[in-house]
Amino acid sequence: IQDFKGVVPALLTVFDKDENIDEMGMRQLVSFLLDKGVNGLYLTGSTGEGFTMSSIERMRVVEIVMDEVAGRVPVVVHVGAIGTKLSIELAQHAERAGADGISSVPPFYWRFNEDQIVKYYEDIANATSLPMIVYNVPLVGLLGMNAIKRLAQIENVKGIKYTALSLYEITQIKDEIGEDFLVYSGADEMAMAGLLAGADGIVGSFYNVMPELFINIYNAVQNKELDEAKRLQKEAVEIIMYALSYPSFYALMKVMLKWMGINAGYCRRPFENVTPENEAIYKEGFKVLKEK
Ligand code: HMN
Repeated sequence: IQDFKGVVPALLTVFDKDENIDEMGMRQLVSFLLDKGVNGLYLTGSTGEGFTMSSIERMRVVEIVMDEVAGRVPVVVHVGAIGTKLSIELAQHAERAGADGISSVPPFYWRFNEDQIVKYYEDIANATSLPMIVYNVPLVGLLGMNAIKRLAQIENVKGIKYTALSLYEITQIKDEIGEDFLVYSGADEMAMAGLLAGADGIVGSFYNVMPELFINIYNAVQNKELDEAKRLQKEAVEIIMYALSYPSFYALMKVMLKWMGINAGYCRRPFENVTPENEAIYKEGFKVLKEK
């Protein structure tokens, strides 16, 4: 898992018009991203619409991707589900499928207390020998520093995906838990800032559609070319902000990939797909941004 660093797309899941997993589309997207030079893949998370899929379908996505990647980059599988038992089944499957790590959002919907959250991660982490990347995401309620420190004590817990906006905590985590504890910055708008705060890598949605731009940001930060990193990040933020103005931005990213010749298909309901009218509007909008 110490190789799981750099730019990692939270992989989109490709569905056809009838909401079925599109195996060819998945393979095409994976091979496009690997050709661009991404450093790893993060599967069936929020961006992968993991919670819209049955366990069997999630397992199928993992199998397709593992086969297509064929060991070229590390793969982490998000196994979060609405019950520990379900998450364990997904985690054990990920291990059998050859994944390099697992990750999970904290248990959600009901409000669990810190002890219950820690126990959830402990149970899943103990069910396989894979490293576990815990997940701090505002959508589900943030883990406090105290909870993060407790989670870091669990044997297989090796890092955290940090999607909160309080980036100073990335520095604190590195200082107080240790340099080896991996941290991934999860807000694409702040990729540069996350890396400067000490993150080992960036995991996010927009790396599906602009992998090169973020690889350049990552390299610029590594090489301490900060003016260049800032210029590239500003360019990325303009595109991200424009894309986020569309209410179903995962669907818009799939359309952006279509413009690049990749059949990334459609989203599952209740996400809305992009109508032909909106597609034309956004295509023009992105063109104007590019010419700026
Ligand atoms: C995942 O679990 O799929 C993602 O890695 C989540 C990721 O952090 C994204 N957050 C959400 O989709 C809520 C970001 O990449 C986000 O899409 C981006 O920063 C735009 O706000």
